[in-house]
Amino acid sequence: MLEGVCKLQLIISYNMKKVGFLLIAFCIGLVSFSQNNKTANSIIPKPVSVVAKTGNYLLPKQVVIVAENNETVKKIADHLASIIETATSSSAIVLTTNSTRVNTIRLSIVKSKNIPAEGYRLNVSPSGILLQAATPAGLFYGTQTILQLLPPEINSKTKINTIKWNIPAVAITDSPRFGYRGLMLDVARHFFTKQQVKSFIDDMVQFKFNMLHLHLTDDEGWRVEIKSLPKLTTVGAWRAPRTGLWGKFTKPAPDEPKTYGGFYTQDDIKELVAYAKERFVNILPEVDMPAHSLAAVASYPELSCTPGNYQVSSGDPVMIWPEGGGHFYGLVDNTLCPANEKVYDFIDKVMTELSALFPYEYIHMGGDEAYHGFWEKSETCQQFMKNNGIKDVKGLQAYFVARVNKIINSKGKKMIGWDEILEGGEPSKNAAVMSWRGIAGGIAAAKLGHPVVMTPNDYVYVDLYQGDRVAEPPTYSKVLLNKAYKFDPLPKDVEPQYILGGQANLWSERLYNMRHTQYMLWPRALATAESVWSQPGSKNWNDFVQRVETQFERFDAAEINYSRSMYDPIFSPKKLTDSTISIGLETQLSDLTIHYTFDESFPDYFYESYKALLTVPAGASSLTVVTYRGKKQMGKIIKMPIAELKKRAGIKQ
Ligand code: TNX
Repeated sequence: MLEGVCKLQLIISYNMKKVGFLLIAFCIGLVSFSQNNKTANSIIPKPVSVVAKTGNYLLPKQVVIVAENNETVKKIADHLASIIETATSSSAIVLTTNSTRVNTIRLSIVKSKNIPAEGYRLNVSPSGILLQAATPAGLFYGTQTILQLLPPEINSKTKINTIKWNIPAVAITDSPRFGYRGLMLDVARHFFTKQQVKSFIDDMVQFKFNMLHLHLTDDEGWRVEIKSLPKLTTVGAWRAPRTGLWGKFTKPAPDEPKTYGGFYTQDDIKELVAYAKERFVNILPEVDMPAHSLAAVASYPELSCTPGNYQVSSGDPVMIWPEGGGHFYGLVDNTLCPANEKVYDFIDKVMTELSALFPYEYIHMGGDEAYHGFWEKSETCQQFMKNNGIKDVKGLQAYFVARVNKIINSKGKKMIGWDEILEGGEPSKNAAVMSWRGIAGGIAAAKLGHPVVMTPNDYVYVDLYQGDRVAEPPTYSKVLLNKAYKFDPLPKDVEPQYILGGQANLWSERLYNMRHTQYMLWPRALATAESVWSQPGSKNWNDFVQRVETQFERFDAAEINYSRSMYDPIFSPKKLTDSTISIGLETQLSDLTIHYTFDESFPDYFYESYKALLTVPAGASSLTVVTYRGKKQMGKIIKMPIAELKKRAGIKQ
């Protein structure tokens, strides 16, 4: 539109040479401004302030990055240089601040009270880029913003010669809302190699996440070498392979080869910690206990209250969550015995080695989903409770948590656990709580004065459905992108000082490969990134969607997988009579049309578009839908059985 106006002005100016030149300059300026405005406003997470200007900084053939004479800052500059050299045909060199070169990208530490710890100020003009921050972390985030201002192809792993590497002129001031901005990766259920974890870190830092929570142990595997407990990785890291529908697998035969798995040696961990640190990421290690501990129990069966032959789970059922609700229960005792001193010796050994490996101030001890039925039946537990004046098994769990807390503190670390650690008795005040069953646990903990990380399953569980279950890989409940975008780690009536931040969790019991992992993570983790970095007042769903779409181009260039399920329709069936339903359809995005048919063919935009509630024509057995933006197909073709919709509407068939 802007270009159209400018063309008109050009014609008018035909006979007015001088005015014409001015107008041309004005038009070029306008077009450049509007393009710059679009690019500058496509950043995720949204910066605090963005002022687009006219003109561009064109990457020269030889890019010069001038960096503070400081090892950490030089590394940031090297990092930027290596990305530029990978994707563009420019070369990039790093000089120190003494250099008087002009037309450079200058990274500068400034001692200014106006720039918060991880914040930065970025000024791009046609004659150079100035990035200022009070800390190296701030500079690092500034470079991530610079990368998002470059064309999407900057994410390419191979050189691209056909692109004009322009960075739009802009002034950005930015800083995070929360200090804890996390992603959790479950490396226990599915083992991710060291290299995969590194690329996970590379991906997350683009969106200014700074915490990687590694779920290192579970029923399906123990993934970290503990030198004083070698069986944890000779036995606990391996299981019989299974593929298909998780939770329905057969129990491995005792002599079945345990060929699936892996673990990180202590050297691997050191390498990962260093790799993360260079990218301003801390790693939070989690050893999940007392439950989710079958891999440990299979390695050292004496840790269980229930004598038996234990094997690392292959995805065969260990616990049952009754369909339609009800409390979960255990089929196998996957807990460490809280009434056995040997267990605390074991934990002491684990924590001694973990605390030496991970520099982060917290160690996560899990604490979630413990089924206490086996403790109720255990003579040892009952006797122990009597001797220690513990009145019930919940109290026994609280006793266990308190002991673990003491052990962790004795290693110079603080404990963090899932919100169940508040049950049966309050842990000491320095224990932090990770609230996963909604935000209620987090609110309760903050009110008691505990530090809290919010990770509510109904907003940030990126292992859950992101579209209709008939069109997605099987999992549990649903978190659509528009819901994920509504995540606010700071509830209204809670003192902000107790909320460290928020985190999205990627559980991997149903993941078998990296492509699927990325599919679950993106774009929902973008919504989390924005919830933990950006100001809540700047949230705007339609604007976010546009920025997500720009990010899709970047993912394409980087060959990172992502889900397009935000384009798919949502089905709302309602019961009309005992055998009939109406079907409502809607989309998360406001500019899509839904085309549908009951005739079993694959609809396109020539098909009827959805306008009002549908009723099912006699004889129809499925409703097939697809979404379009104009003439462009956006969603996938989804074939929904009518029987499924009737079931959802509560019609018994
Ligand atoms: C609950 S969240 C779990 C995990 C599962 C996840 C699946 C939490 C502390 N425990 O063990 O993988 O749900 O969404």
